[in-house]
Amino acid sequence: MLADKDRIFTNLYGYQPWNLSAAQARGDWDDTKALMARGQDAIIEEIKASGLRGRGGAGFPTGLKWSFMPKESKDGRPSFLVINADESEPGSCKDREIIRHDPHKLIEGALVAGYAMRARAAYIYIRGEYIREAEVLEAAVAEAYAAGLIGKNASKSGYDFDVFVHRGAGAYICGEETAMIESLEGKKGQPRLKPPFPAGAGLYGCPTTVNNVESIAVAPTILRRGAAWFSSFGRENNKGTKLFQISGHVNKPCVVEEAMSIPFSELIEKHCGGVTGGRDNLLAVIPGGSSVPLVPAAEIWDAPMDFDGLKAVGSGLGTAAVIVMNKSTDIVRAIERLSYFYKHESCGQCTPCREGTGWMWRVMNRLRTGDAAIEEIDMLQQVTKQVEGHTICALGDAAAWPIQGLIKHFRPELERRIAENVREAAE
Ligand code: L3W
Ligand code: SF4
Repeated sequence: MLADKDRIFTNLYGYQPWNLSAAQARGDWDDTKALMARGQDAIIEEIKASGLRGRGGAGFPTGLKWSFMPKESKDGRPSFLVINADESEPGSCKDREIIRHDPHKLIEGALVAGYAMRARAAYIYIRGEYIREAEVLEAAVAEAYAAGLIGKNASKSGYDFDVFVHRGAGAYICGEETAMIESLEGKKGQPRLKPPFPAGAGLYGCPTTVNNVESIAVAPTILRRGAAWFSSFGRENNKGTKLFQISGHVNKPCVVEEAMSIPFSELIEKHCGGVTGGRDNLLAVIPGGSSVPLVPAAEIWDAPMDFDGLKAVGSGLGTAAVIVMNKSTDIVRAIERLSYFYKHESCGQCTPCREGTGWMWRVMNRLRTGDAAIEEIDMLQQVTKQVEGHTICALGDAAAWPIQGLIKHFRPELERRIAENVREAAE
């Protein structure tokens, strides 16, 4: 179990105030000028050496991403940092806790990361439903300006850096980085084709890096305690500490910071009081937010909770939102509900996703209510394959994978429902 002294988020549960003086007492904003004085390239190298991988779902190496930003401005164009706080992935709620209780970690992180990548400003795009969190964040940004920590000559570093908070309006797709950029520009939130990646042409056509809240908030601590300290947790290719969010059928749902690669069993037993009804009552787990496939009980129990460990069992770490389902779960109904979510949230821009998400949901709905024919299981699988990899953004894949996981692991249950004509009222 991670020792308290190794936790980055020391106020995760809000036992202390979030405000500037309390944050400073916890060590935030401690001689930030000295961190910056190490130099932009040195900061990027330290983050690279720490092994930090993006905490928003895709796990792209953070230091490498920062290194894509231009060292010199072309035609006087500024560079920008965009911080993705549009936490909308079902099951994910870690960024909310950071912003609620430790907003200064994020703001200080924005400054050092923004400085390292030579950004003029950071835009923190926060989901519209996080009303109280946005209020806290805006107040914390105001405190940081008033104290001279950001703004002109930020933290007396000689570097000018602004932080803007932008509230979203309730669309899941605005969490996709290029849709977020479109939305910030005042347009409809629809993903752009990549490449070009945002580092080449992002916000207002300028070089931009989009990072998740957690990726940015851990940066100052990594710089203070060193890359070697951070990379002493987890295993090769899966380094550091990580916020896990455990929901569903556990005795004590929680958000907890743990070492990467902690076995699933330890996470659940030590922090969540175990599966409700005991280990034998576990049915399946969606280990990384709803966009990754479910894993049956037997395969997840000993799996290391990291990028490679969950890939090895056919799933992914995603945002580390661990959704636990015990045997009281109607698994068909659960996945049908997710398929409705993706149908609802599809931006409609590309045909396989726009049509496919609706198609998949309608078949899932028939499977749930007992109105499907047996051939439709294979047809549904084929539809998921037509959607997967054929769309502009990852939402198409995210809609396909949970259904593929259901068919792979619970086909007998689907067949039983059809054979026994299990009927349920359609919603
Ligand atoms: C420059 C290259 N940059 C990649 C950058 C790219 C992006 C990052 C990852 O997210 C995941 C999905 C779900 N030159 C680059 C490059 N980049 N190659 O690296 O890129 P990519 O395309 O692998 O992923 P993505 O489309 O940004 C998709 C997960 O996100 N997911 C989770 C959503 C989470 C929330 C939430 O609540 N926090 O909404 C949804 O699908 O696991 O793997 O920055 O520019 N050659
Ligand atoms: Fe929009 Fe779906 Fe295409 Fe993504 S995959 S761009 S959400 S239609």
